[in-house]
Amino acid sequence: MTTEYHDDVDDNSFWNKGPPLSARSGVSRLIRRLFPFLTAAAILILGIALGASYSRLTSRLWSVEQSVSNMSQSLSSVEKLTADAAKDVERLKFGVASAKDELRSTSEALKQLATLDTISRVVASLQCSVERIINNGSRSVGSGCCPLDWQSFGSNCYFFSRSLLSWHNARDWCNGHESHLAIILTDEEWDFLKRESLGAFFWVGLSDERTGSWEWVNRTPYVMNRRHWRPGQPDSWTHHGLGGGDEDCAHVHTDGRLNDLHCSSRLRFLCQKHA
Ligand SMILES: [Ca+2]
Repeated sequence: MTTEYHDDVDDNSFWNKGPPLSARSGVSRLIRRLFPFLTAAAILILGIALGASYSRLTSRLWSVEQSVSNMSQSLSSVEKLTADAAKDVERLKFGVASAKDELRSTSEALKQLATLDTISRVVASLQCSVERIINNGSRSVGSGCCPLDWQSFGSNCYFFSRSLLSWHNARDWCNGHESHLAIILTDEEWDFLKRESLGAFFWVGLSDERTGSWEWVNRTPYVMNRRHWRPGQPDSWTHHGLGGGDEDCAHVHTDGRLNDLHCSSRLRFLCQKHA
């Protein structure tokens, strides 16, 4: 007896898992119909996108052009300002050069004035000598008649020495030249002394060595005025190493005020005599 195996399943249906042939051909036909529209839509979208990008790019380029244009204008303004500043500098240079020339002219004029002042003093001295001769040596000559190298102030003549002497030798030098160490009484005379002493030390005719009290060289008492002394002076200091005694003689300090000092110290000195 033969047993036959029978399979009633259709061979084609068993191996073919996809859709039926009729369905696939329908989809293909649909795709073929839609393809032009899809392509056109894609091109349209691409065109729109490119157009938008181009628009943005154009806008950016325009902004950059504007920026470059603004920078060019700014550079032009800076160049103009620089040129103006250079012109101002040139004008300033010219002004400084002119001012220098004027200062040189003024300096020359001052030198000539100084020369004239010296000549004037020489003439005054010569006039003084002539008047003395005319008056047979009489001292009653005109006001302001001072010897050469002496300065006239008020009704007196003053000699600011350049040499250095002790107070006593300075006193004797002044006495030998028909004068005395300066006796300063008025505020105007103090101002004159301060102005003319030019920051140097000068002996004046003030001492306390004779009586222990301050007096002028003509032995008139000195009325103490602290305003005319440096702070803390007179201090009769003794540790100066110049021998015995303390500071008995007065001199004008660099600030125009008085200080007491050992009389043997060698300083410049100021003589005074009536004109
Ligand atoms: Ca002193």
